[in-house]
Amino acid sequence: MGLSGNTKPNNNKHEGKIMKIAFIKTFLNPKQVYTHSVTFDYLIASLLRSPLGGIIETKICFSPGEVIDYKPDIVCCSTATEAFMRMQEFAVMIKKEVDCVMLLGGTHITAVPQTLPDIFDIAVIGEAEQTIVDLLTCIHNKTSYKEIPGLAYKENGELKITEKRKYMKMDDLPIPVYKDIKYEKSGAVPILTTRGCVNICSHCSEQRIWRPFRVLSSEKLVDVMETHYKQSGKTSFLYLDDISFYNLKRVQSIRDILKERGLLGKLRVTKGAINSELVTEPIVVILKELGLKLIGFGLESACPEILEKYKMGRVKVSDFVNCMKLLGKYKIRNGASTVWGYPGETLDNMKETRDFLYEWNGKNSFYTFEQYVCQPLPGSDLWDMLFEQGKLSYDMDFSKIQIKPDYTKDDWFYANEDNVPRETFVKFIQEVSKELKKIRKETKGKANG
Ligand code: B12
Ligand code: SF4
Repeated sequence: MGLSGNTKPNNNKHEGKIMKIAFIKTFLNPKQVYTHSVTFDYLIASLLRSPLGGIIETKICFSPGEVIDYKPDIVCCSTATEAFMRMQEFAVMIKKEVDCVMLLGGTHITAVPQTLPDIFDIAVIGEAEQTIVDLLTCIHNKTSYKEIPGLAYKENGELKITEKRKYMKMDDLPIPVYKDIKYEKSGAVPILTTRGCVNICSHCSEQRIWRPFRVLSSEKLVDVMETHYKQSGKTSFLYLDDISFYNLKRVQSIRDILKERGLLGKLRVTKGAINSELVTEPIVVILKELGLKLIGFGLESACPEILEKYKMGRVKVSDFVNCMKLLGKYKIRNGASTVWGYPGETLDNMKETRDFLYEWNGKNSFYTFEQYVCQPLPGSDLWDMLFEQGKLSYDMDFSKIQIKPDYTKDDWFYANEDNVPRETFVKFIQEVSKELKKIRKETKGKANG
């Protein structure tokens, strides 16, 4: 496939021809490989509604072999940090067999374009619905892509980053095309109702990738649900956002529009995310009406000293207590994520969080806690801090940045060795996970708290 970033196109293979585009994501956890990704649904929808719509063919692939068999002209690769090295391996395998333009996008390369490997022809930085249309139009027409905002590419070995791409209004985004959707066991349809987050946390990369916080209007959101329902008959939806329910007005308007259209109770939102400090009883009452079964929120740490480091003083342990009590009262299961090993965290700090988890897990089977290791995700303040300390680099092995590692191995990055040795840390988390499992078994079905 010819590229015209430089002045001369390589060949004319595509004139008057269909442009075949393969999409592929990489994962470290084999269980996640088939989770449906709205990333590609948005990109495909954007291409289809553009003038390129009539001349493209798309395929979502799950392995390099599938891409090779498809023989695409363009390969769209997407990855988070932990599977970035795997994505490179896949790209090498594909490029060996197929003459194609290899594109890379997603959270990792957006946060650290400095890590762009040579195997990729061009990286797309940040929100890409318009960028992909502009870029593929240039590739198709064999004109230069060098001035398109939102790109990174190499020229004579030097990294070039074009002007930042402006974000679109969420209502101007296309309704995602659910291409080759593989539903979760529950059959729920994944949808995105917001982009970004209302907060900034030191361990999170959202501030660099998706700021400012934007929302799909409630009207458009219900349109998306209704469109999908009419097409597929599916009645259950899961909101994939970092934060889905950020104030009372929002949940009221979603509820009211569903009601006006006779869809309340028929179309159900079964999963979504909140920020504990924003939860009030009137919000939870409506979440119950919407059908919520599981709400996720970031607990991170129940030790005030460490929590302050994550959430920069914005959230108190009392906010978690309030949030969990309210969710428990309305029998909505919470999936709160705990993050262990912030640089400087002591074993005593960890014990404080552990005791909180045991106490709350013991009260009610609706309180559940996920365990993660604190990792410097590129784009976060934590990444910047450890990078400046020389503990990270752009050519490091990024597959070490695992927030849910295999504890039997030591192939993951650990930032808190000085305070809690890795061995003690691992033993501690394993014990906590085991105990929480035991407590959950004992409280199964118990819903008062
Ligand atoms: C839903 C979700 C999941 C789901 C589904 C993932 C999937 N199948 O796509 C599950 C639960 C499986 C998951 C798993 C993980 N996740 Co996750 N996940 C999310 C979440 C909340 C939404 C993802 C999403 O759909 N976004 C909306 C789409 C439209 O955005 P997007 O994917 O970034 O794509 C846009 C652009 O980036 C660009 N683009 C992306 N790729 C490409 C490729 C090309 C070629 C082009 C042109 C453009 C392009 O175009 C899109 C449209 O604008 C994000 C947070 C977020 N707000 O994005 C975290 C997030 C992506 N996850 C994160 C993490 C850490 C993980 C896990 C490591 C957790 C774990 N150990 O289990 C794994 C890693 C999985 C992996 N290898 O990708 C981090 C990644 C940070 C990082 N630098 O690595 C994020 C950013 C959350 C956070 N704030 O920390 N995740
Ligand atoms: S950790 Fe959660 S609350 Fe904090 S900025 Fe990231 S998405 Fe928002």
